[in-house]
Amino acid sequence: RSKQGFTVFFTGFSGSGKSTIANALMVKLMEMGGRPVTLLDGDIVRKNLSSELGFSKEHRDLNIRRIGYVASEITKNAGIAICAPIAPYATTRRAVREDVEQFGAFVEVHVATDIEECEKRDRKGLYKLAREGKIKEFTGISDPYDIPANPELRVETIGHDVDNCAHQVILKLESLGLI
Ligand code: GGZ
Repeated sequence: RSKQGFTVFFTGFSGSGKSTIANALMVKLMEMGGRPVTLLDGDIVRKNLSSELGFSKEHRDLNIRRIGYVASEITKNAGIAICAPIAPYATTRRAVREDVEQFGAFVEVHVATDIEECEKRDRKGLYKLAREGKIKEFTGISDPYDIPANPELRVETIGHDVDNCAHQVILKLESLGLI
């Protein structure tokens, strides 16, 4: 039982399942009632907050810092923020953690679907375009991704359905005393 705000910060490759799990988590948390839940999904943020940004390190960092700022404000006001960007750089994730932890808990969830699996699924056809060089600086193909060393939770998606993955996050939040 706690009224503290918190942020659940998903990180992982494009097509790893971040958005799908984040959405399922949002539904579960909303059903529990209590605190407002705000989803800051990668593509929604890029459309509404970061439409002028591309995918250079500088622009990705700016994008993530903006997400972190909004998440920290939500956390400060005792809400629940769910973020789901790629967030490829460990130093930037660390900075966001520090922003949020001034006000509440930061729960980093690595959606650990490996690049081979993401490319095999290729739900949006982006990996094919990245291989063809039609998308530059594509995370995992032609741009780096720092694997989180110490996330609060690592979720494997192979062999687990979305509901199970979201439930793993719920259990973690319970064990941390946040819900
Ligand atoms: C990675 C890219 C790129 C490049 C476009 N690299 O599957 P998607 O489409 O919906 O998720 C990806 C999304 C990544 O945006 P983020 O804001 O999450 O990235 S970051 O955290 O690094 O700022 C993908 C699409 O944008 N996309 N070009 N070059 N993903």
